Amino acid sequence: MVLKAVCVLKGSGETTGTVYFEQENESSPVKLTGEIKGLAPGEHGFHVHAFGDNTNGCVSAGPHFNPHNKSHGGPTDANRHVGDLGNLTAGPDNVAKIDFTDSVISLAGQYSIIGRTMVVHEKIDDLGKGGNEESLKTGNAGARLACGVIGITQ
Ligand SMILES: [Cu+2]
Ligand SMILES: [Zn+2]
Repeated sequence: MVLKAVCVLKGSGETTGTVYFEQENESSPVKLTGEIKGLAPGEHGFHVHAFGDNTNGCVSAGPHFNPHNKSHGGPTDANRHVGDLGNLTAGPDNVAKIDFTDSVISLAGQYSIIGRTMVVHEKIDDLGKGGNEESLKTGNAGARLACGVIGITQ
């Protein structure tokens, strides 16, 4: 049975978006589609954060989802947080289109991202190559512009 999830992102500013997730089965790659609006043109860090808690805005979502206790990296790195999905790129129309697959996140099983939070950031994620301590935690991606809890859909 195909697994499906959705996330509606909102924040305190004008950034909003919707992300759809689809996975053939628990061990296959997850396909992400959708778009985020209201972003400055350029790259913006995009991660799954640990908690599905937005009580104090996107800050309550906690750090990057990191069940294997690794350091921060890019989506193609062996050493990455499970939640590290790299960057989205917004065009001159302030819209970032989402269309990629990831083989580390999952919609089921022990390390499922269901019930956790997607966050889009103000700045580019340096993918752990920034040369400072923060780079290995957050990629220096800056403020959390919008976020939403990942939920099961039909
Ligand atoms: Cu993040
Ligand atoms: Zn990370």
